[in-house]
Amino acid sequence: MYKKLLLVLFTLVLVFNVPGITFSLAPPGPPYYGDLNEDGMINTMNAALLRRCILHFGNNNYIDFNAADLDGDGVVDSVDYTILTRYILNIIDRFPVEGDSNN
Ligand SMILES: [Ca+2]
Ligand SMILES: [Ca+2]
Repeated sequence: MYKKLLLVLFTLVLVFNVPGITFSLAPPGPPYYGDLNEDGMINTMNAALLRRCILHFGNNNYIDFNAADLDGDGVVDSVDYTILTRYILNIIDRFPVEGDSNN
């Protein structure tokens, strides 16, 4: 009985996207810098999300802002976007927020 109730509740949360209750398949620990949508990859999709975030365009509630602050200054801005695009283009191999940057 209890398991069925949990299964129904879990299904309702997934189907109706209940605010305040989130599930993540991302591993616990510090944010995966640059992976704004937490899908385990850093690519142009993340750059597009960051650009939308900076321009305050659309719904950005699902973006992990800790992962977007790539220089660690506490602000998500165009500098972070530049850093992310440089990473995607393989100009740098790590983010300044991670320390010992090569940029
Ligand atoms: Ca991603
Ligand atoms: Ca920043």
